[in-house]
Amino acid sequence: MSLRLLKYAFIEDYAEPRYFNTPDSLGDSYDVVIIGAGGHGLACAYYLARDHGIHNVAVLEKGYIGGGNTGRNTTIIRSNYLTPEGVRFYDASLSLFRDLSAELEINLFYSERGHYTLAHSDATLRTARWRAEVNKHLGVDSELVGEEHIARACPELRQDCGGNHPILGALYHAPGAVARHDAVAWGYGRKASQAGVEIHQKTEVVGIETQGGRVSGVVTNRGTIHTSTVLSAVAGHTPGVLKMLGLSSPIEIYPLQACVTEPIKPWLDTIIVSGSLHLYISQSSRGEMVMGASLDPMELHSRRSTFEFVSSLCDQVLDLFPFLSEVKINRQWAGMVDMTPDFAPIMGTTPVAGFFLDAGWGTWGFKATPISGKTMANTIATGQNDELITSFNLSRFEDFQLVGEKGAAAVGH
Ligand code: FAD
Ligand code: PYC
Repeated sequence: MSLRLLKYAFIEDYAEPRYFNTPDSLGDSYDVVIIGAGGHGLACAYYLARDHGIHNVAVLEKGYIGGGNTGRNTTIIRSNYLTPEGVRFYDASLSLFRDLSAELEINLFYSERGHYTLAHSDATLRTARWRAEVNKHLGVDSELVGEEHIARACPELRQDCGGNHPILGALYHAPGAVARHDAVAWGYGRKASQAGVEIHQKTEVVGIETQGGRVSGVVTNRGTIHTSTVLSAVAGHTPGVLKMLGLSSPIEIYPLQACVTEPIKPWLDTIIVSGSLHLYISQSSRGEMVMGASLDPMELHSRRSTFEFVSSLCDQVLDLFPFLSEVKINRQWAGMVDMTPDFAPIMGTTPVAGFFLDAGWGTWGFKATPISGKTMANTIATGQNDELITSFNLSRFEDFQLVGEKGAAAVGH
């Protein structure tokens, strides 16, 4: 990395190579076509090439790389989930994240800073204790902590919460981290492209063809491609892609909004979440306060932002941190998130041979980017669901084998 930067700085003729190869035209056929160049689709392309020698891959993106939820999330990474299958899965992702900057040769600003889920009621304390015990049992560093611990980590936090919902304790998860979301997409995209994967932006999939019950091709706004293997990694657009094959899932789409303030002097070096107050807050490396709340209340296929969201979020944030009252909100945005009834993803094989699904990432999928890419690549290469994702298969909704991750998905939904 440093050598590349030095060359760029000192050699006049040295041109920084383009980030991705973008061939002018689409090929006639590929071994694997991935729909969606978010972090998940690009990570899968990278691991298909790295781990399985499958290089004849096209990633098709209707917009631009990372322009979906990957570039819109608030970058919280943690593995303090509630179910054993969730904890193992997300913890494997954290392990990959730790070495990812070096592996992808891009600084992801991966910053482990601890994650507090505040409890304002006995019921929340009980769930926190439950999560802590499951986590510890599986070797994940989480513990229930009290007032003094929270005050040491974040003296600015008003624990009486303005008299509204005083804090009784918190689930503390030391490995909780944040990272630069767009760099995750660029890093995977660049490495996949160097391995021969083609990334086609502004290329929308409008149909999927089958023959004899298995995938035979993909129809795009730029022509038709032959392939026997398709992965859909389109998050908030999943219902539309499933419809192309006559498949359905219980996914519902909701807007999830977030905002950042103007940059201020660094003061918060941990991540604070309150399910009861429906808020979370951290400070970015640029000094902005990154804040969000729960989903919008109604299903809606839209990325519009609302004043109602910022005003109610700010009300709640000021209960905890009244001194932020003079700080200005700089920017707000939304993503369309693909929510499942059990707050767990939908991954792996489907009833259509050759069609694989990576969806149901709702409000929690950024942290899963590396492990979802790796396990989906293994599933596609072998035709068998990777053992880390078997519980997440679409079939669980027919078999009534739901995963039950609601208590740990993120803020209260
Ligand atoms: P995306 O990044 O959405 O990529 C899908 C891509 O598919 C898009 O680029 C889209 O344009 C493309 N596409 C769709 N349809 C087609 C088509 N027909 N043809 C071609 N391309 C198509 N998760 C966390 O773990 N931690 C957090 O702190 C967190 N905070 C969040 C905050 C907000 C405000 C939001 C909106 C989400 C948050 N999430 C968080 C969730 C996380 O962002 C997502 O789960 C994750 O980014 C999903 O990644 P993806 O690659 O599957 O999808
Ligand atoms: O998954 O931790 C999370 C999260 C926080 C905010 C949105 N998602």
